[in-house]
Amino acid sequence: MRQSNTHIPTLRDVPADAEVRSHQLLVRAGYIRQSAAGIYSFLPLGLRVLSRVKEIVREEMEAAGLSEILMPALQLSDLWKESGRWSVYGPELMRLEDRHQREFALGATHEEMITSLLRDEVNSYKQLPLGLFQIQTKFRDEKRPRFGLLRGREFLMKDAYTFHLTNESLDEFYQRIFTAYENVFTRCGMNFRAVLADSGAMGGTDNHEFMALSEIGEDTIAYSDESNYAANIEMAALPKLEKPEIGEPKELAKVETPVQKTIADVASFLNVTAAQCMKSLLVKADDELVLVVLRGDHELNETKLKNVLQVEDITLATDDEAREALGTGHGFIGPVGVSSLRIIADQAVAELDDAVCGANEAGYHYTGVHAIRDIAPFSEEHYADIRNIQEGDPSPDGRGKIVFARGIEVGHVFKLGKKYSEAMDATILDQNGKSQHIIMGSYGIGVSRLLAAVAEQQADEKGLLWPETIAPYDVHLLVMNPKDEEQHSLAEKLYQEMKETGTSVLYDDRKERAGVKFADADLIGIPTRIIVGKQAAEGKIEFSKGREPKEVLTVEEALAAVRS
Ligand code: 9G3
Repeated sequence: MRQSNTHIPTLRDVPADAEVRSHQLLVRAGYIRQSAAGIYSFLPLGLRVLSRVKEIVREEMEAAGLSEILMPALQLSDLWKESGRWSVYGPELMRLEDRHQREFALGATHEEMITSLLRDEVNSYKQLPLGLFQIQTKFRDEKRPRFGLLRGREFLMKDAYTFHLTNESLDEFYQRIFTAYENVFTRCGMNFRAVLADSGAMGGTDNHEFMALSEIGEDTIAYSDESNYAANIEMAALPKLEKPEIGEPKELAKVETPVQKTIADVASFLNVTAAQCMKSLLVKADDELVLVVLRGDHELNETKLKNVLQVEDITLATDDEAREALGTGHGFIGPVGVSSLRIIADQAVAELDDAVCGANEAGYHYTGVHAIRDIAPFSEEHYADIRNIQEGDPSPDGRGKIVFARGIEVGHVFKLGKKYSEAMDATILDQNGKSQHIIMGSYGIGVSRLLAAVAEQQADEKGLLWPETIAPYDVHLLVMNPKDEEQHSLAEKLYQEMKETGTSVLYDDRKERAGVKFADADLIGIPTRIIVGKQAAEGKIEFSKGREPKEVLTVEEALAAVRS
């Protein structure tokens, strides 16, 4: 492609609203343009990279035994009402009406759609297992779209769905797709980890997220420094406390702690550590007030608490609700002597035998608190794993210590079970002629997000830098002075020869100064570069890969290097 004929509007200036490097560079290098918050156009270079990522995803999905389909983005609300999710999702699910006032959703995902597509025509176990996938535009009205393609409101997703008679069949297919995902991210040159994840509202059993390691990632990964244990912090469990180590009880005393509210204030005032304090949080779990107690140096893990309490929503109670329920505001609440509310404590609290906690009276705390004596006997009903794992904690698999990293979720694979087939009555006859609900799996890759995640990992201050496998072109050919006959004819000859050998070439034939061409080439980030300049007369060109220094090669050497 000649750069004088295509559309690559590079920018010198950094776009004001672009906070992260990949977003800045994808805009500056003329790959994408924003049309509205979280909504982008792909310009020629952006689309070529996207197409190469799609091709890798398609190859690996087909190699794993799935067939490609394409489902509509417009989904009848009836489907979402059957599954019950029409009312579960709020403004994030984009909805519209057609000319007959029929309600539709703009597809955020396609579990309902695929289940309704198959339930009438898949009715025998002989048709299973079956795996279908699509690469299709999804719509999710994110509250805070940001970081360019990393969190958009209209984005490209590969979503796949598998259908099974048995859980063994699901496990086998899940493993095949898991491997296909590892191949996709490896081929795209991504530094990633597969981590244990929480299935959230999706139900089902174990599932994994694929995380691109990145400091700007929104997710925190907890991984072991010795084994291959890795989990989303939402999911990372602590070893279960079987038998709390408890010392002799001390005398419970109420002490005045004027205006000490935070754990740090109270700890320093009473000259104890945060680990000797109890952090009490009054929360609304769905609509029930629950008193949650953690050790002062631990953080609440809301996902774990939701799973323990079996609720959908957890919000912190207001100060007024705390005053109403416990007689004082948040800074002085505590579990001692509370019988009107359900109390759930993190299991580490059970080992506190000489602790400090709020006295449910403004300006006062208790010291000498003994959890088992003063809160509740040690039982699963009162003590559970509800805290975030922390760096340095023992790895749940017993090997090594936990280290944190930040990641960008680029893939998620779920064992869904029968959640959708039961809700939408998708059944098959098994080998005994008995009707069974179909067992399902669902598997997603954020294709446009993947492009941005690779850019985020590989780019440097000079510009983007694509792995060969997904670069928009195989070679970036620059001619320094198109008006110089020697340079022009050599560049044209190279361009034609490379095209004839099936090498895709972006040819910067513009009548621009060398500096402009180099700056643009650095922004665009095609890894292999050939520069036709002053040495053209001697049949020599400059050749470079990535950010490595250029080397002078003969034309034949350069063509050989490109072919390799
Ligand atoms: C919605 C909206 C947002 C959503 C969903 C539904 C996330 C939703 C989870 C999934 C599960 C899997 C198939 C591919 C792999 C992931 N955000 N999820 O279901 F209506 Cl607005 O998408 N779907």
